[in-house]
Amino acid sequence: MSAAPLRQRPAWAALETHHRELQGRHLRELFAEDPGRGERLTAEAVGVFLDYSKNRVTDATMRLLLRLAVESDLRERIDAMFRGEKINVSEQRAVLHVALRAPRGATVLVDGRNVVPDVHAVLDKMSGFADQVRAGAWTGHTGKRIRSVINIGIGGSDLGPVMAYEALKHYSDRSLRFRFVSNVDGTDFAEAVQGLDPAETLFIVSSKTFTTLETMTNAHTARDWLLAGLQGAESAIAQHFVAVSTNAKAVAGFGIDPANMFGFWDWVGGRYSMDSAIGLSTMLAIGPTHFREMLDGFHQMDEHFRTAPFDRNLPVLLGLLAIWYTDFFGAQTVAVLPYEQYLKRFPAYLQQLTMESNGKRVTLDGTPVDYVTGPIYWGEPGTNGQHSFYQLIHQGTRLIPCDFLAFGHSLNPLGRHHDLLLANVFAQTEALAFGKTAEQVKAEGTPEWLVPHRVFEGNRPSNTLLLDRLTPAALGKLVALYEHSVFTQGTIWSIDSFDQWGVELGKVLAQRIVPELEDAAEPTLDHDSSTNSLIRRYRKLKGSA
Ligand code: G6Q
Repeated sequence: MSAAPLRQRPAWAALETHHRELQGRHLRELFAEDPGRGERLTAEAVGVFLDYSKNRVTDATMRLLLRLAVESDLRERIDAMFRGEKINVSEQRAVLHVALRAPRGATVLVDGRNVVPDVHAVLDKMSGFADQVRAGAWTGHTGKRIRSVINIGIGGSDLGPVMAYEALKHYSDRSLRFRFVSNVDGTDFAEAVQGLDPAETLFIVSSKTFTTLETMTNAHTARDWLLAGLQGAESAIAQHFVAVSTNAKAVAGFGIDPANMFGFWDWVGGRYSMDSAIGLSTMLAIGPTHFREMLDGFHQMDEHFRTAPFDRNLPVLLGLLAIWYTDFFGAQTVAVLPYEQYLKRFPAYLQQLTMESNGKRVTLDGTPVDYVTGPIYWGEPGTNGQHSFYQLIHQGTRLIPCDFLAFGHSLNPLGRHHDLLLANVFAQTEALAFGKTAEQVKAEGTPEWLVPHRVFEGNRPSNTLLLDRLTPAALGKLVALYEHSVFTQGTIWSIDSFDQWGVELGKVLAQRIVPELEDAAEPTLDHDSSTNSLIRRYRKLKGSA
């Protein structure tokens, strides 16, 4: 039995009424009336502490949101995902990134077949390869050991590896250099190979389909660069190229030895694949043991999500709060603000995870939605952001719910740095929630005319996520937390969070125009007048010196 359309679920109407009552209330009042909320509106699991008390919610709000989760069949949907049902309806696929981190010996069935042994076979093969490269036993064509690793991939085959490399750099082997090429803009490739010796360079071509224009173009350019550097020795390809893909045929067609291909499966979506073989660059950087620790972190959060009651379930709570602001307060974005320099690429990673997943306008059965879906996720690490866009969050006209991420320990403890960093986290969430009244500003001796400029309205909501330190396991927990928050939101909106037809469109659109730019003869163009004239102008520019 499937859930009623969202607006017909009883909790939805109750939330609308409740929102009308609550929207005029200030967090100052909510804290004054209920001083215990700072301890009570929190949840902790698997080493992740969430303080959600500085949100514009009361216990009644949370009860209604939790009821909405139940009425949206969240429990059934979670079970369906873990059971391997084809919940990605528009592509008729199971959605089983959770199987990628299932422990050896677990059972996860896809079409009646246990896929966990396959997952571990690939992990073992990756580990063997990573150990060889890291030990210098895997050498290049001329016998030199590998010093530089370049991952070629885009979207889900790039953002996760880049983010994880940056996030876990502290644990990486500093004698290896890692670079990432994604853009079809030749500058990306040119800069990535700057100063590198082809004889010491290993390329990982990461592409689920092995047909993506950007990746295949970059892979061929890499092949040419390598062969030019190694005086055309075709036989060098085998030692300098490995592939991560689901398309063995295309990998072999490119000239990569199938023995050097690391596979994954159609039940792993690109943006959910950083813990599959797509994470090969991560494993090369941090080693198999740390990689498995990261997988264990993912798995701990998976188990928490699967089993914890909703009122203590971190991804459920985070997802419900996003629904509350998006659909009831009309908030258009969520800011993710990591106070951890190593997480500098985390917001960019989350942009794909969240927006490619929940940027949808029809429900699972194809009906257009009559409510707002996926908020825009964005962010930058603190404290840098405080000196730039936080102004708008504090004093602008928009409501921007924020997730603050912080750790109890720095991986680079230096003097007072970490206390200063954390003081800023707490100060920001406090200032956002409570603001500064005209009376307080006046009491500071501010001249009357300046007072309005210096008033902070407050009532700006935030979550604070606090973990012990940024370990590989902690990263796994954080990523899984957001994956399942996305799932929670998508379930409530009754959308397919696992397809990406908008991205597929981009993959074919340009193909038609490419010959119109490259043909020597003036092409006959039948686009709109703007596109036709831009193409003609580009052809002219191209032809001029
Ligand atoms: C992710 C998307 C998309 C995809 C890239 C790369 O969920 O499907 O970002 O990862 O388009 O695709 P390939 O891995 O097939 O090259």
